[in-house]
Amino acid sequence: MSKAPLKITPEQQRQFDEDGFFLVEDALPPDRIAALVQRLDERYDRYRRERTLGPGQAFQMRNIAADSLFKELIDYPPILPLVVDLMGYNIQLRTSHLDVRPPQDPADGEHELGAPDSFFPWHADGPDYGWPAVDGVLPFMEMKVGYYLTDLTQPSSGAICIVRGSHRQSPWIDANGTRRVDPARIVEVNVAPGTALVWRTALYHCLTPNLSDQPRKCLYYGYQHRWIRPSDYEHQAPEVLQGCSPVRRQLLGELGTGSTAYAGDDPLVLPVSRYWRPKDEDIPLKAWAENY
Ligand SMILES: O=C(O)CCC(=O)C(=O)O
Repeated sequence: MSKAPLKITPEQQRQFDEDGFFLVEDALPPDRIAALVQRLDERYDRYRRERTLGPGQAFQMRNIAADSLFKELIDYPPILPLVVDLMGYNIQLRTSHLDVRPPQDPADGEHELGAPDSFFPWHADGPDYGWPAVDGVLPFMEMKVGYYLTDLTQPSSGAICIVRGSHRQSPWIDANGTRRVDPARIVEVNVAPGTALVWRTALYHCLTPNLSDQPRKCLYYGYQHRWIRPSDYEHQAPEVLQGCSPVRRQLLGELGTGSTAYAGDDPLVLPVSRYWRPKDEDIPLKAWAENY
């Protein structure tokens, strides 16, 4: 976008471009953290019973944007301007998920971090068969905002690890004939509850084992361009869209007005996807950004 940034600082933009991430401390206040943890625990308890998860088993739930409380973070005012600065306004959610990682067996800590045989190997996010690469580098296809709800300030408490700059430079080095992730570029995201990680999902990432005595709980919201297909839904259920603002409808993958004329006004003769060629009313984030 040619317009001045809404909120992002030059330093945040530099970090995002060069390192692939930046942190926003105190993004969530304590009362909101408590409410989110309570809702997460309700979901976790329910599905732990219904899906008969073992006591130490990790739990992930996708499309949490369908939940009335988790939905509030898709256009969270302290963070949305940063997302629009980074990706523009023709965006939607690709995925949203909660992750619980209970304390783990110390044996999980004996594997090399992110090794192929570890509990959470190094990877970058992407669709099956990969993103198209240009000269070996992935174009900027999507980003995530991670919200950490529990204390991750200590090493090996289940925090995400990212490889600085690996969205544009290979994470791998040759260490005496063995391919390893460059240890000098690994950042363990040891943060206090309420911190947000704004990151490019092309970054290589893995998790440290949770050797603390507390389950680690967090939320992720992945944003992509509207002309890519989401991974969590084709269209959200009507009850999810009910009562949503135009901006939320857009971020939930719909047209801002609630119209279902996805293929334009003359779908028989001149079909034209309104994801490919949106009208202004399809993407209310445009007016929102212009009037910010
Ligand atoms: O932090 C986690 O538990 C999972 C992070 C991850 O792999 C992702 O969001 O793609």
